[in-house]
Amino acid sequence: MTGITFSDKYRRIATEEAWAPQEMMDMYRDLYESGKLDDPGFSSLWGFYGSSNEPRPVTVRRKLADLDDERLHDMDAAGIDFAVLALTSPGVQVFDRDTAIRVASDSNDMVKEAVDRHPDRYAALCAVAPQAPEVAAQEIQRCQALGFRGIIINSHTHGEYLSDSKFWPIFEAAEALDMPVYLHPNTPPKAMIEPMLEVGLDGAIFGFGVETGLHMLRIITAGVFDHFPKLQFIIGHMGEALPYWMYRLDFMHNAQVTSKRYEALKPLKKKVSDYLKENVYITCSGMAWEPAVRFCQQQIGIDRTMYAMDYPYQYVLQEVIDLDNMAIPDAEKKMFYQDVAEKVFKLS
Ligand code: 1DF
Ligand code: MN
Repeated sequence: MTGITFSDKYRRIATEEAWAPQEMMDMYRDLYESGKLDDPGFSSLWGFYGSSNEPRPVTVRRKLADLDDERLHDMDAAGIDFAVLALTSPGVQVFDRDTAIRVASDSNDMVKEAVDRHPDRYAALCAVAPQAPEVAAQEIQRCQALGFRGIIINSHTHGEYLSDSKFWPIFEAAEALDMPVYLHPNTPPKAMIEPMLEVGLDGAIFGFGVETGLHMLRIITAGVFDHFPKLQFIIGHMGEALPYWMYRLDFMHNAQVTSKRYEALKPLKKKVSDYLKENVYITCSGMAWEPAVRFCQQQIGIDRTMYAMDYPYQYVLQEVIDLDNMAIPDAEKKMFYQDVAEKVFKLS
């Protein structure tokens, strides 16, 4: 214990908390070492986290695989009352279709057991294999019945994006079952990564945000929310910079659509920013920074901005202290830490 006493004016719910079965990390290491996968982003990420003996990856591997004593102890020490667990990036999306289906279902069963062991501390998002959209839709249904509170998708799948309508059975199931989709980062796909990788900027420092922001934007501009108006997404890292882009996105989307510049850029029922405000929730994972939190609260909504720690990748106790000390009313802090998460994940 650190001995820090955290206020109990609200329940702190952390909403982007990663875990991984040891077997899946072993598969990542085998896949990397086989040299068969032509995915420089995966090699960069799991070539490092999977086998480096530096203190950070050693600690991350151990904490990812633990769903009991160490994790609960870390949560207690940081004042975190409750964690929404999600399979770490890239989840099953790096595997072939059949392996992805099997590991998704096995990992969901495994995390469900952890939730059952600690129902007052955990809820979970279900992993799916976008490689098989119809099977993914069935898995969403199975997991919803088991008490899962949403779906984790670790951005692109072998360079393909959910803006492609072949993936939309996933959205149909998510909307029908009222399961929010957490669109979590992945390293950029091969077609995008090189100028970042050569200077070491492909990971969580920058590449994650660029790739996932692009993915969210592709989903919006493809008209997904005109097809599925009740569908809700969650994106981390303070909205992967999209809130800051809203003015320009609205102006330029309109300008390009009106002048018919691109066949692929079609008219939408609403402005790009409207979808961010009506179909997207934002978490502060990795961005425990008051000005950014308050910008999102103001521009996206106080009822759409929530807390995430990004355990174990960013386990920093001082961040909780800093967010506790934000110069906003207690009622708004409670929304940030507790109420928004309780609503979107149906936790209360
Ligand atoms: C890192 C960061 C890795 C995040 C993650 O999953 C992750 C990292 C592999 O620091 O390399 O989820 N993150 O969300 O910021
Ligand atoms: Mn994360």
